[in-house]
Amino acid sequence: MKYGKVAIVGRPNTGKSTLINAIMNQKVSITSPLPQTTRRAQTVLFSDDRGKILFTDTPGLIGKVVDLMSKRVNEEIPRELAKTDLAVAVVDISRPKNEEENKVLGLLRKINTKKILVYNKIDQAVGPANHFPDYNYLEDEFDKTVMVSGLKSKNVKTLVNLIFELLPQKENRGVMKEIEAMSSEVRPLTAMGAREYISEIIREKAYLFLREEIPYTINVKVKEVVDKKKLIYIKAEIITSADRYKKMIIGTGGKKIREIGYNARKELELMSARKVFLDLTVVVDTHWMEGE
Ligand SMILES: Nc1nc2c(ncn2[C@@H]2O[C@H](COP(=O)(O)OP(=O)(O)OP(=O)(O)O)[C@@H](O)[C@H]2O)c(=O)[nH]1
Ligand SMILES: [Mg+2]
Repeated sequence: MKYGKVAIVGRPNTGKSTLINAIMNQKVSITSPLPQTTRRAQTVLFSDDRGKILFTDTPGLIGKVVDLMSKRVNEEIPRELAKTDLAVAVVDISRPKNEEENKVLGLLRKINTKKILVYNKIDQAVGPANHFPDYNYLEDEFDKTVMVSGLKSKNVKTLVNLIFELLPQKENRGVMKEIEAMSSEVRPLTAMGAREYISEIIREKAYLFLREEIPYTINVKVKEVVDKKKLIYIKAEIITSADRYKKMIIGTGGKKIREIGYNARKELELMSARKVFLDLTVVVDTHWMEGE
């Protein structure tokens, strides 16, 4: 049996969270067409008869740091890499390479664990959209490479096989402790508390229905979760940084916020197999990005 920690890294939007969901065969991390969807490193436990792996989905490494949030995000990745037994770098071969990849590689060079290069989105990388030649010269910096589609679950098993193959045969006490703690959680597949999970689902739906720049200005806070027997009552706030954003999030006659709330509720009901009442409001806090 092998036990270890694996960090998934890459620039924003390469499909890291989608890949984690495919590996786990269920949704554990939110995804969206917009870059910078994942804001915090998030660890999940994978286990089968070969061993147990703690996978960490990290936020995409940002090329140009423009605010406190992106600074925080970029600081988190080297921290996660320092703790890892194996690193998986995800590149999106349907897009040309850019300097963000170099930044990721720079960080990977500093650690001496085994490394796997994942070429993702092979389903989309056809014809002129195939930028494989942009990336393949990176191969000699990696122990193995694999082509996958996280979205279509193509070759994901091969990736997991490679990970087990390359994981060092050692029993790291810290990792064992972490695995034990996660195995005994009520929600064993996500390291986050329920409130954090709920807020992530709401944020995902907000991303889905609000395009362009608004998502970067929002945060979601779950204020109350009460089990009222017949249903679970959830009170949550979408926090945004300006009045004009608040108006856009609410939409004409409340259409947008209803759409966001409806879709979040549906998903929460599906995952909890319970009826959910979601009380969702929008508040303005000009300083939320600096807080916490
Ligand atoms: N066609 C295709 N699209 C994919 C694939 N994997 C991910 N995507 C899409 O790419 C977008 C980004 O996916 P995410 O999983 O959120 O990407 P991420 O790397 O976690 O992004 P950040 O958290 O922002 O760093 C979403 O629209 C996904 O549906 C894939 O294999 N094929
Ligand atoms: Mg992500």
